[in-house]
Amino acid sequence: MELPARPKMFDFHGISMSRNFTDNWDNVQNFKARPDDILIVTYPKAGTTWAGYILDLLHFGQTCPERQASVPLQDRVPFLEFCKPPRPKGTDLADQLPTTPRLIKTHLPVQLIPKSFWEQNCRIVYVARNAKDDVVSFYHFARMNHGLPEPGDWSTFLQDFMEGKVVFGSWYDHVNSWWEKKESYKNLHYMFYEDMIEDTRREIDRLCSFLGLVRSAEEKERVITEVKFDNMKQNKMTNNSHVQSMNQRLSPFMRKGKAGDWKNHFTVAQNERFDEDYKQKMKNPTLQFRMEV
Ligand code: PPS
Repeated sequence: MELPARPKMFDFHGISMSRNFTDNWDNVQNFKARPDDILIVTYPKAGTTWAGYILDLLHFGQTCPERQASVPLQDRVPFLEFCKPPRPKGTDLADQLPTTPRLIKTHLPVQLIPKSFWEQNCRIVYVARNAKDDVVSFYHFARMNHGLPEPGDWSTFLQDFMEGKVVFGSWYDHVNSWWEKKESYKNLHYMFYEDMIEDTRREIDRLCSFLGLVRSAEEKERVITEVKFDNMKQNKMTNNSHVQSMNQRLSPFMRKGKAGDWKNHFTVAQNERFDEDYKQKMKNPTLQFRMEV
C-alpha cells in the first residue's frame, strides 16, 4: 500500500504546525464546548491515548461496553484539530459524539485553545511526559506516520525538538505554560506519564476525585487491567492498527510504553548538550520531571 506524501511544516501563530492540524482552524477556534466536556491535553507522545482510554473506561466502561468493543478510541475521543481527509474532521466527530460527557483530545498549546472551553469552565486533564522519552517516542512516531513532516535522522530530530521545530512547537513552552495555567484555572488536573507508570491505581484515584467520579474497587481494577500496555497493544480499538498513514511494521504505535527508554537512544554527547539546554529552558523549580522511574 502506498503511503501518502508527507506534509510540510510552517509557522502558525508562532508555533510549528502542518496543514492537517490547521486546515480546519475556523471550526476549531469557534468550537462550541459544553460545560461537561472533558478536554485531554498533551504535547504529542505524552500519553494521550492511555489517558483517553482510562477516562473513557471510567465514564462508559460499565454503561457502553459495546462501544469499547466496536468503536476505535480515536472516534470515542476525537482529536479536535485533526483534519485530514478521508477521516472526518475532529470538530465534526466531537459534535457528533453521542456521549455525555464528551471526551475530546488536543495537542494545542494553551494560547491556542478555543475560548469556549475556558468560558464553559470545562474540566481539563493535562498529561506531561519527560522530554527525553517524549522526543524518542516522537521520533519513532514521525518515522512511521506519514501524516507528519519528514523527521530526518535521530540527531536532526533531536536538534529540531530542542529548537521547537516539530509539530505543536516547543515541548518546553507547552509543559511550562500549561503548568502556569493551573494557577489561574482551577479545573485543570496536571498529571505525569511517569506517575502513571509508577502507580496507575493512584493516578486513577486522583483522576476520579478530580472528575467527581465514584467507582467501586472492582470497576477500577477492571480499568487498570484493560489499560495495561500489553493489553492496549493487543486491542485493535486502541492500537491504531487500522490507521492507514501509519506503517506499524517500521515502528508500532504502542512501541515500548516505558520511562527511561531514552537511554537506548541518546549518546553521551547528545545527553550533555540536551541537559545544558534543558537547564536554560526549564527555570521553574516547581515543575520537575523524572527521567526514569
Ligand atoms: S499521540 O500520537 O501523541 O496521541 O501519542 P500518545 O498516545 O500521546 O503517546 C504514545 C506513547 O504512549 C505510550 N503508551 C503507553 N505507555 C504505557 N502504558 C500504556 N498503557 C500506554 N499506552 C500508550 C505509547 O507506547 C507511546 O510511547 P512509546 O515510548 O513510543 O512507547
